[in-house]
Amino acid sequence: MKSTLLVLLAALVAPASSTTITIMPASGIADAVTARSNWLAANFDPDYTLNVTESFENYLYGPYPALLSSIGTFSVMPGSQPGDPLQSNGDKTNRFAILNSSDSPYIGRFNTTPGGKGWLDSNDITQLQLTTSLSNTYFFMTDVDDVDGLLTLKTADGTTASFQMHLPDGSIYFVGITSDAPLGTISWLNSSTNDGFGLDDFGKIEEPPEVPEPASLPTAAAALIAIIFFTKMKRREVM
Ligand SMILES: [Ca+2]
Ligand SMILES: [Ca+2]
Ligand SMILES: [Ca+2]
Repeated sequence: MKSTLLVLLAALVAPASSTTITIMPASGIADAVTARSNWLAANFDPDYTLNVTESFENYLYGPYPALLSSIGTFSVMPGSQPGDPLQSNGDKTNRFAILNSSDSPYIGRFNTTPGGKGWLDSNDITQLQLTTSLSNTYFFMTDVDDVDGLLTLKTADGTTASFQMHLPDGSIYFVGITSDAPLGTISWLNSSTNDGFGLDDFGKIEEPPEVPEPASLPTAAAALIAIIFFTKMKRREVM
């Protein structure tokens, strides 16, 4: 009884982390870039600059059960299903892949990096995850929900956001995620084994360098005084 009460109290006292997932449709890459600029301006100080660190230009095809990237580790989640053995155009493994326009078996997924070629492709698996220590990130998605799928984004704290079903083939979206705590995981949960998507141009918000707090100086001084005092006391005891 007592422990139940304590757990309940802890749950009430613990501050719930607050995560916001923003999904913005765009008419093309240029429009998605504008959406990204607007989102950055609306959510962050002008000191925070655009910082795209993962554009999937330097990886082989795979397919991968997990891939360490500059933004975190992508992995196939336990319980994920591979692409439909009859309908999917992919290699039908329970793996994701790095594709480019010359080797993609899919229609509607594409690179969004200026001068680039590659993107991370779901390869029609149903559950993909990014494990990351970042508290903010943003990226582009292509070809979501154009066949029969419903795609939901979910962060470790339980925040979710879904796309609509029956979107046009080859659509592009900007997605921005902000949180007051490290995200831990971002999951792409798809209801279909025949309606994958592409991910590209992941960025992160660069935090300005931390300035040491002035309050720590008096604390350090107090600690030093205490050490001197106790050292003197000890000497007296010895004498
Ligand atoms: Ca790219
Ligand atoms: Ca498509
Ligand atoms: Ca699709």
